[in-house]
Amino acid sequence: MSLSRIRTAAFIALAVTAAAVTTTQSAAARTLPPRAPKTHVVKMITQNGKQIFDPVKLTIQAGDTVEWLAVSGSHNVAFWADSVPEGAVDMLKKAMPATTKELTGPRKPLKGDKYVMVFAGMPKGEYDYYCTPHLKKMMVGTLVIK
Ligand SMILES: [Cu+2]
Repeated sequence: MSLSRIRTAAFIALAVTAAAVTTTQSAAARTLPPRAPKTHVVKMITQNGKQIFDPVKLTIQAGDTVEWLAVSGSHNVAFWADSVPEGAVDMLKKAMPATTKELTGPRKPLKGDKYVMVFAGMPKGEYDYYCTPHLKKMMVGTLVIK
């Protein structure tokens, strides 16, 4: 299977998984009042032969921080330049610490390691991302900035 086909398949699987969550959360999320910036945690997990981001889909507000937390296995966070909103790529480059190549964070092999990004001033919309070593095993996630 080519990488682009894997990516397509991964996001179909992701959409099915996230659909129930999205349906129940979207009505409430639309009416949220402005609030102080918040920190969210996305766990990076290897368990029973599977590699996942948990939660697989996370909705944040502009100005929030996301901590990708290594729980088990060795993972990273990488974005596709064509799977983020218009104008977001340059801002992601600035917001991503210690990149190993474009839009690619370093691996976090130790339990408790964190990859931290502040999403201040970035365009609203969906940001699809993946774990480089586990893309073929469909370790993908979506971040939504509302
Ligand atoms: Cu991984």
